[in-house]
Amino acid sequence: MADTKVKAASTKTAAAKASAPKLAKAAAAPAANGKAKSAAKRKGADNGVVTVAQPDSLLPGTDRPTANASGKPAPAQPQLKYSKEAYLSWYEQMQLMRKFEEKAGQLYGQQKIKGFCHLYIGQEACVAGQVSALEKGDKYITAYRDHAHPLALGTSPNAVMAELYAKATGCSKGKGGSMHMFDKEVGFMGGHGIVGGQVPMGAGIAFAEKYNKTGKLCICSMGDGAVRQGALHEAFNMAMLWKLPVIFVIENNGYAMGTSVARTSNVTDLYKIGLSYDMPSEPVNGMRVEDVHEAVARAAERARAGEGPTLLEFKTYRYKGHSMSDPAKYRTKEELEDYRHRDAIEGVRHTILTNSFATEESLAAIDERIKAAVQASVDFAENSPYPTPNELYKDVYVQADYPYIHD
Ligand SMILES: Cc1ncc(C[n+]2csc(CCOP(=O)(O)OP(=O)(O)O)c2C)c(N)n1
Ligand SMILES: [Mg+2]
Repeated sequence: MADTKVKAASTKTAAAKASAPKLAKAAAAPAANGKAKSAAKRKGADNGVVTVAQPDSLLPGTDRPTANASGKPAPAQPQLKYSKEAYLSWYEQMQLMRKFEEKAGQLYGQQKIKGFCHLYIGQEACVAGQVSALEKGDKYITAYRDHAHPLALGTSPNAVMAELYAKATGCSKGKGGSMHMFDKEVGFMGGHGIVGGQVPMGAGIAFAEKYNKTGKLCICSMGDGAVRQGALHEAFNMAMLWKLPVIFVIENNGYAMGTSVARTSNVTDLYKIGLSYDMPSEPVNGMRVEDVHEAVARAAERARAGEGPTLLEFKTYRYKGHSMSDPAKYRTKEELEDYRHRDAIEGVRHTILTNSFATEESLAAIDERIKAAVQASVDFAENSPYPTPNELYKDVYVQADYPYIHD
């Protein structure tokens, strides 16, 4: 699918532009806490494998200050590791993902969007923290819950919305739909519907980066449901054997469709799967964008130094059902509420306000700007044409000079 990007869809969002540079660490914040925590995590690890004594301490949101009884925010954390710009960028990124998807959910209800539609609402910190830790030119591949990735990477909301509408101006020319977003220009290699199918592909992309000596890496995300696929184990073995520059990410939101991890896996701390390959592996609080950013930055450093893959298990949660047709009766309201109280966007908002990085009014102005961009994407999609029938035979995979096989 070379050059799938269409001109009308190439305008980058302000949020994406703002996130592109690496996030500056606050100079006067040596992060004593962070260091102590990671030292404790690594205790007993002599082959790069992280063993964690108390995985419960990594449950989402356990260390986020919350509002006190009077409803006022708790005092700010004494030391912050990241800058004002970093927090504002994360806020804008995650709000764009959420507002965009809330709109997509409404449009699906109105049958403007058809087919499948899996929303990422609740998991935003996982993508925002990844993208802020990586470099331009790095690659991303994921499963079918894939609207947030291109938005964070800089694909225009217009192109993502038009793809949901199956319009020719979509980022996959209207031929992919919700599950098959694709935007090579920003390094987004899809959007894949076969559970676990992207795992060997992610290793393959990393192989290409290594072979071509680009210095870039591939981040390969999957759901908890993908972990029990056989192909994952073959890919893990080869990635370790060849020290491929790949970061495998399990976004463990607790469920594969309606089936909880505990019903299908005897090991529920899924990062431990990496240990049997001696792959550096660790759990991460996926509801805290700072934790995601830090873990990915560490893994990226290792990958770029030629030390090979890492497995990160982001402990996260999806607020909506598996897809738009799932009433989510397999979980309790209390469970959902519990996670909503640890909401990643609220957490970042809290940090911004308690540290006077912005006022309520300026955050409201950001929200308004995002709302307008989302509405503009709907107008764009509504007014775009459907693909013409001759598009059926274009972009079908063929490569005469396959580069890795030589006589
Ligand atoms: C090989 C394969 N088997 C079954 C399915 C049907 N299916 C679609 S989504 C899904 C659940 C996957 O859950 P998970 O990996 O946890 O991702 P999440 O939806 O939670 O993001 C299943 C079983 C599929 N798409 N591919
Ligand atoms: Mg899942």
